[in-house]
Amino acid sequence: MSLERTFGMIKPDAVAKGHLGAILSFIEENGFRIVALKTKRISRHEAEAFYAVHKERPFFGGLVTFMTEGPAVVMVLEREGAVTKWREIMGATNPANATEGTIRKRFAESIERNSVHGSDAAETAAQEIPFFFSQSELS
Ligand code: FUP
Repeated sequence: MSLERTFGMIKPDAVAKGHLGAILSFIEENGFRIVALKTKRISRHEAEAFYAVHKERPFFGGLVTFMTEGPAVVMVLEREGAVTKWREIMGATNPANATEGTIRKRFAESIERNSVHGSDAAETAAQEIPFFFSQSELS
């Protein structure tokens, strides 16, 4: 396996509840280098574009409202097999199905308010990283 980068987000529920520090520590304990990180107040327009793949789904409106309710933290994470590893430590989309010890099991309130996001493939990461970061922010 070679070094890879993925896009991650700590969603407004987890930031508001004060879980940012614990989640960032857990990311570093799992061998990731945090290449870039910033707090981001996501606009309605950005949330709709970011989740455009889900725009026909019944939960889309609620998802956009949730993503804009408070600051999120967006980041670029690097390690070997970063895409798969970050999805693994995030846990299943629905925290009720998430493995013990994963971020969503520990912190997520529900499938809608599930604390973190991660790219689901290298191709998705290649779109999501430049959605939030310019080249000059990526060292
Ligand atoms: P994930 O890749 O694990 O973030 O999951 P999805 O791409 O399937 O879903 C993206 C987001 O849509 C989830 F994080 C939360 C929201 N969602 C709901 O609110 N309800 C659902 O039934 C499914 C997803």
